[in-house]
Amino acid sequence: MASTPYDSLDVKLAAHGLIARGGFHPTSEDGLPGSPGSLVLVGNAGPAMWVAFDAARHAYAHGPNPLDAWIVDVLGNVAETFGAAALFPFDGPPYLPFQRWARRTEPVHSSPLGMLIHPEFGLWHGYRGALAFAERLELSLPDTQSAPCESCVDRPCLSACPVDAFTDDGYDVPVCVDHITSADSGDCMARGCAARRACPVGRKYAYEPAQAGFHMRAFASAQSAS
Ligand code: B12
Ligand code: SF4
Ligand code: SF4
Repeated sequence: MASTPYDSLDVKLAAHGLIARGGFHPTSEDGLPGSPGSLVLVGNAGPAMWVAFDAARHAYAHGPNPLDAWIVDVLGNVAETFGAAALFPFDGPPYLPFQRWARRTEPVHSSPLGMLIHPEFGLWHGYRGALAFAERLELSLPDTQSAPCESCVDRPCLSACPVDAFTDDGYDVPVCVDHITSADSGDCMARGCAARRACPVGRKYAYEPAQAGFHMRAFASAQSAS
């Protein structure tokens, strides 16, 4: 994608199961602190990040958000190596607009679930941080690929939720949380959101139960505490 540091950045990130998910040259409208010349998004797809985190997690077992704490360390070190500043999607509120940035870096599109869908990874990917570089790196434009949801006639994601939490008005978080912390008839806590699992795109990247369950427990306990 880019000139100087980008290839070695890929290698450094891959050691932790992470991927450089493209970058762009921010303007004052992109909601970034400072005015960096380039922003590179860092994320995960499929289980690779989970494998790396799982091997290191004993060191993070006692904090409230072990995955976030691990990412802060990993990406903080990478940022230092490359002379960049690390930004994180969980710092907030107010939160940094990672999904808006992602649309500038990759062929991702809105899905009816609120998550961005990727033509290859489907719904099985996320954004873990971003690296802000002072300099203007040479970056390529994202591929243009059509939105998988446009040709998905049956939209199985919208009928898979046992409590119809995805409504015309958006995602009904309390209804979802009430259900997954009680009857949980969709087995969402152990296997991940049933609506997400119903999507046919990118199934080979689907999170294993250990990873899916970890994210769901973190989500449910954060919501129950708020
Ligand atoms: C607050 C938040 C939530 C809230 C509220 C979501 C909402 N209704 O808006 C809660 C706690 C409910 C939530 C839940 C989840 N979230 Co969330 N969340 C965020 C967070 C931290 C901030 C969003 C925000 O306010 N941005 C600020 C505005 C200004 O930025 P924006 O990009 O312009 O905003 C966009 C989003 O708000 C989005 N949006 C609107 N409605 C919904 C609904 C859902 C479910 C999601 C995921 C997004 C979404 O549309 C906006 C315009 O593009 C982001 C990280 C981030 N910094 O973006 C993750 C993020 C959006 N969440 C994410 C995910 C994966 C989830 C979960 C699926 C986690 C899980 N369990 O695995 C769950 C959904 C529960 C389920 N059924 O499984 C991912 C989405 C990845 C992707 N492929 O797009 C993000 C980007 C975090 C990440 N690490 O990648 N989330
Ligand atoms: S099931 Fe169809 S509509 Fe739903 S997210 Fe997947 S591709 Fe999009
Ligand atoms: S986690 Fe389960 S209850 Fe919540 S939105 Fe997904 S399918 Fe519905």
